[in-house]
Amino acid sequence: MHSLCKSPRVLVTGSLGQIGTELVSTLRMKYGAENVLASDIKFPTEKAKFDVEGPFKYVNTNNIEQIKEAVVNFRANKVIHLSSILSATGEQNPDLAMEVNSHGAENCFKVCNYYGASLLIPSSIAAFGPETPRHNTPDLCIQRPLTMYGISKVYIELLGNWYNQKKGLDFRSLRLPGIISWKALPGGGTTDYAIDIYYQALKKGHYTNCFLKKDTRMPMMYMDDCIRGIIELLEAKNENLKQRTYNLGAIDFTPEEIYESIKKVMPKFKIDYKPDFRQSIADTWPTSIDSSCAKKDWGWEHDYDLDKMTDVMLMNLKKKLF
Ligand code: AKB
Repeated sequence: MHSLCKSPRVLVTGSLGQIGTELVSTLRMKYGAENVLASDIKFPTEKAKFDVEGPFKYVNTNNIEQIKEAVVNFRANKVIHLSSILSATGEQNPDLAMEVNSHGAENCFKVCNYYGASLLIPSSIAAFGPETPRHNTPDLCIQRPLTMYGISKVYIELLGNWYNQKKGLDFRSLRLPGIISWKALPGGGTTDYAIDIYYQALKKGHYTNCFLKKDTRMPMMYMDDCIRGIIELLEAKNENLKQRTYNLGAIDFTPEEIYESIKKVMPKFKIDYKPDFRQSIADTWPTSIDSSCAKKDWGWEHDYDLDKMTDVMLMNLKKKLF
């Protein structure tokens, strides 16, 4: 199938989520709208839609027949599987997280292996746990995550290695930090405070009940860097990849530091804290991750630092909200 298709033919699952909405549009600009099939189990809405229109299909990744049908009818040679229940929602609804995250991914592995399509599934800093070295966490180290979401990500990383070694499946993955963006909202993550803080700064001038303590440091990244990183890995030459899963680091900060960054632009901005169950999730994750392997193997560099991100977030959200 690969040899018949000149342009990549990409199926994106969970495409109406925070990353999918922006990834689909960028891929469509690059490969042609007709070559990127967006799929999800919900309708595009005003809050989550694509800037570049193109084909769309209902695909529930828990139903293997629907993935097969999409891959075959679209003649997809690449699948990017984004459907996932994030860390905080996953702890509140573990059965759903197991079903969507693990079973959905298993289905994608089976279909891609059978039809010869490559498969990219993002992993996360959530794939690490309390025994992991917390600072500048290396790619290869003890993981043992404690959340259902993190456990499913480790499972996906290991399945990807197995399919690659035993079946020759072209599997690729990135351990993403918290992704900050203004176009579509995330849902149910432990890093989501770092998006909400910008909305509340503009709407109320006060961020109330920040659900993490002020000194909780986590790895983060602006969306433009994330989209570029995913596409760079997607397009990297297979022979350059020494491993199937890469840490993708960028910046790291605490709630206090993002608050100070916003205060440089909005001096009257205020914050108060009310940590909840998400604190105990954040406490098990790295404070920063080492992405020197991604840099060495395929040239990864991030672009946005905290203040540059604050400037673009506030500028774009102002236009969006008012
Ligand atoms: C979450 O907080 O669950 C996600 C992630 C770090 O993967 N943003």
